[in-house]
Amino acid sequence: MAIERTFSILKPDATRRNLTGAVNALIEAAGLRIVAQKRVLLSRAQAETFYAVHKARPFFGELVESMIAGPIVVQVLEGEDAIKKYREVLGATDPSKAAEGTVRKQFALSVGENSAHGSDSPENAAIEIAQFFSGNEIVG
Ligand code: RTP
Ligand code: MG
Repeated sequence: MAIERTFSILKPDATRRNLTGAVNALIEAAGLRIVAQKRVLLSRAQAETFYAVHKARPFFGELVESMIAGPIVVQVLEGEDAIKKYREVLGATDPSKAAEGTVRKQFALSVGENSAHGSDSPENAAIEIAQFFSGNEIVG
């Protein structure tokens, strides 16, 4: 199993409810290390670029609005099989389908306000990390 890095966002619904520490506790309990972290406010353009893959979907407008509704915390997580492992920590996109103990089961408000994002492939993890962090901001 390879040591990987994945990109994480604690979404506005999570920062609004002061859940950064609670989500970080689940991340660390899963054996993932937070090797970079900062709190930022996305511009509309940044949110549209980040979720460009969903541009044609009916929920795109709502998704962009929800991502710019307040501050987010962007993170780089490192560990064995980090990409798949973090998506397991997050649980299903729809919180009503998420397993017990997952971030989305515990904290998500809805499919749209589902508290956190995790990269879905090594290629996307590299692209997403580069959108928010320079190399010297990541300390493994
Ligand atoms: P994410 O990219 O945020 O980690 O979520 P994901 O891979 O589990 O799900 P994805 O299919 O990539 O969808 C991206 C985000 O769009 C919102 N969404 N809303 N209203 C809807 O039907 C709907 N479907 C997706 C969610 O916030 C999802 O996380
Ligand atoms: Mg996704």
